[in-house]
Amino acid sequence: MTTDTPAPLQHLIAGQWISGEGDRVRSVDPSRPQSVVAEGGAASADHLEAAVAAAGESVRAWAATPMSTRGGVLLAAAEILDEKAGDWGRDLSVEEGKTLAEGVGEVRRAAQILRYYGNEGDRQAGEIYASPRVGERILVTRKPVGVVGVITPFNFPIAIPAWKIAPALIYGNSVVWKPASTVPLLAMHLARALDSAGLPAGVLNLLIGGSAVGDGIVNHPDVDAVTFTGSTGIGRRIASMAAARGVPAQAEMGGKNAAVVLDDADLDLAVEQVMLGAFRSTGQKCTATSRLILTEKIADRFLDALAERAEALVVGDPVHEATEMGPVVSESAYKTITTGIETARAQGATVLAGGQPYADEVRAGGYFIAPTVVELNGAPADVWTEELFGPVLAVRRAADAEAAFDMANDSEFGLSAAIFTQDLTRALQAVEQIDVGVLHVNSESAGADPHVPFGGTKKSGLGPKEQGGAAREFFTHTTTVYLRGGQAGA
Ligand code: UN1
Repeated sequence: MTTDTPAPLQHLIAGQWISGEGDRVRSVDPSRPQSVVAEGGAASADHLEAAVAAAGESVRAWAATPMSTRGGVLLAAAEILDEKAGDWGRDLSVEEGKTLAEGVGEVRRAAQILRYYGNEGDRQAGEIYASPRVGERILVTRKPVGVVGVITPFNFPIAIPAWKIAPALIYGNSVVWKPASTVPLLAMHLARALDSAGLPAGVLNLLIGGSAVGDGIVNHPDVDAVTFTGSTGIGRRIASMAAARGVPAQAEMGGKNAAVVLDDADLDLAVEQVMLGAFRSTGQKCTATSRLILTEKIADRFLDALAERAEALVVGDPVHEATEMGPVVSESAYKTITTGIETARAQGATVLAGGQPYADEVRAGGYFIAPTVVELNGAPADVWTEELFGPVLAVRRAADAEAAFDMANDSEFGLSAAIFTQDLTRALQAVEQIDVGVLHVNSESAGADPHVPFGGTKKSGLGPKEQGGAAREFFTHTTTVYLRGGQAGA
């Protein structure tokens, strides 16, 4: 895919690829925003109706298909993703802005997720309990929820859709999916892979468009559950709309994730990992490290090394092999983040790295933001509490480990955190005291694996967690079966 010929944007409805008639949707290359990646009309209200109807009509037969057959479709799609990882990873990098290595890695990660769920038919399908009554067993079986609305963000354009759509499908649900309108090309790639892997018509429907399409899915009376990843504001709105209709919602939202570095940490390792946590994917991960807490004894040394590394980071066109960090996704992201840096300065922060716009022609023409490290004084600062979703790291110093853990908890969010120490006692205290859904001991705050729960505490998420066995909680409901033989007295 070259960026000089925009890909025609298409929706998948009832097994047919069709063009949209609604408002123009256009994804651009954030390194050079005049270059259009994909373009076409948004899904209309009629498309939405047709997609939900197709999902409703196909769900019974899909749910009745053996799980191993459903899994076979996911496994075949995983093979397609692996084959296409080079090309689609490049498209991802062009459309979203993460580096080529991350783009290719993400397509492979999506394949891994499809494979994990593709093998679900080989795993435990329910539970059996003893009964207090003679001749009886109690079975807990799982059934699909029905038609699931899936709304996904820009920052993992193929991995997050995979980790919602794969469990939805393997447990026998059908899907109506709206991806972020900044990344339609990658959405079409994933939907095409599943379609050509043999998914029956109507089981997965892809609608591209803005918030009207998303709201239409969430509010549709025939949509039985909604799963969302994205901003806190939209997540809460979606969850309340779903609650008003009485259907379950799963919302993965914000993070303000801390890395805590204690005096005894291996500083080289910690600097390396904090760099990755803060600046990989240009800081655009809900799990990115956006707060850094240092104990006094190592703070100066750590910050010198970190600032030097941040200044040296190679920022540029993400498809160039040497690039270590690309642009942020859009003009509005660029404005939010640069305004956030200015606010931090006005609120007394000292800029230790970055913080200035690029002046060279190439980077000034795209949505590039320098990796930025700001140290806060004691005053309250928005950059400590509000998610900027970009390459900005706010630093505070703590007197000791206890104070550092308290600072890590000083957030309305509780998605992930990282703690750097070689002292097992401290590490175990961190496990007890830091209130997050994902805790990394001596590794960066980002990352997720398909077989273990992913999600946050506090205001980072609503509803059951994602991935692994946790996904089953959202994408199925249980039926408790009291089972006795049919013969009196037997
Ligand atoms: C990761 O840390 O690799 O939107 C995944 C996000 C998260 C996924 C993070 N839901 O950034």
